[in-house]
Amino acid sequence: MELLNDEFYMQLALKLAGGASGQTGVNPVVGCVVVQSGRIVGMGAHLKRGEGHAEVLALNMAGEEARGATAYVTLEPCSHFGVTPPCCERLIAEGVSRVVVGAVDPNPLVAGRGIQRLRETGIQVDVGVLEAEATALNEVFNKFIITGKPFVTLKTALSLDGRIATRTGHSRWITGAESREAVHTLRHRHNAIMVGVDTVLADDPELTTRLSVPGLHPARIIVDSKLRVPETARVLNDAAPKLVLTTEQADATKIDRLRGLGAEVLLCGSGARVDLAAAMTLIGERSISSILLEGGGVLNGAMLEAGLVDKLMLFYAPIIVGGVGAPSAFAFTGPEEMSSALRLNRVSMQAFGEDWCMTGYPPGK
Ligand code: AOF
Ligand code: ZN
Repeated sequence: MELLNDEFYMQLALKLAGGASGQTGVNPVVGCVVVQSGRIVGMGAHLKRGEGHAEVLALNMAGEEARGATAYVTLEPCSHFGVTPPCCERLIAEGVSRVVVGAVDPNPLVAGRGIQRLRETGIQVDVGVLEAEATALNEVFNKFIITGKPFVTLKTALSLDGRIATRTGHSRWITGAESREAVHTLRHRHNAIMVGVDTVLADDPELTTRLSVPGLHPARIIVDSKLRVPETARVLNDAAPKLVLTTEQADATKIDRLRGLGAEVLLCGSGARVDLAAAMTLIGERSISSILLEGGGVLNGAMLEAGLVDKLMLFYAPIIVGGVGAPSAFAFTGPEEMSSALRLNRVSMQAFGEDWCMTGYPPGK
């Protein structure tokens, strides 16, 4: 039985927040529950950048009953004028007597000022209830608001021997229906999806979100040093925003033709290959805070080697493909000794049908 305590209400607020994952753009997901004399009188979640913050929606619902109530908020109430006025002033004006906070807001414009302001006016503020969950929920926002660079989740389906295709290049399907449904959920939850041009050439993928209910379609990012992407590619010919990453050496007429199709072409460095680190800065400047990296192996390896991957989600199917030279999920030079292999941290496993998804974080992330 779940006990009615601070954690119970914070859990509820986290659930409200988590439901909106992927739809708040560069903003965090935030949930708020207002409790008066043992009854929930208001609930709210931030649903879209530019629209109401969680506290405001919950307080609107609570009305007069907010006076003397406790507000549970997954993220520190904001203290600044952004698109909307500061939430801490609204909490003060409504006469809330206690605020329970999950995690401090890392936004340099807030960063403890909201908590300080509430305390100044005599409101009791307790910080850190379910803090680990509250922090994990906003891993994308927490990185983006500090660095201005997108959070990159590398996702791949692979065989037990680490292959993403057979020796002939055949790749459909490695994992089962449950895993593929999970991948579409991941697409919904990321602002953009990134692939190498070889994947476009090999599969002509749609890279849309296809769930049993409608989902949000991510922007498409194609890494293409030599601009080999065909103008007829499906990813270039639908409504979603598209970015093509190339170099200053790229052919100017092809750039113009791609721009004519509505793609934004970003020149990332003057080298022979796309400068991926520079690309992340340019992508962040376009308000893309999260990227789902769907490989292939060469791009996966390059992103990982460059330290640009924040999280990995590896969907292992219970199959062995073999085949000398069959494409592997991570094609990079790699270390000489096993002790130097890249070891993931904070590893967890989740079953999807007969597949297992291993989630982990590279060193330093
Ligand atoms: C809260 N409650 O529900 C959210 C907060 O541009 P704005 O006005 O939407 O402000 C965005 C910033 O406010 C964002 O970077 C983060 O610091 C905070 N988000 N704060 O009190 C909310 N979404
Ligand atoms: Zn706010």
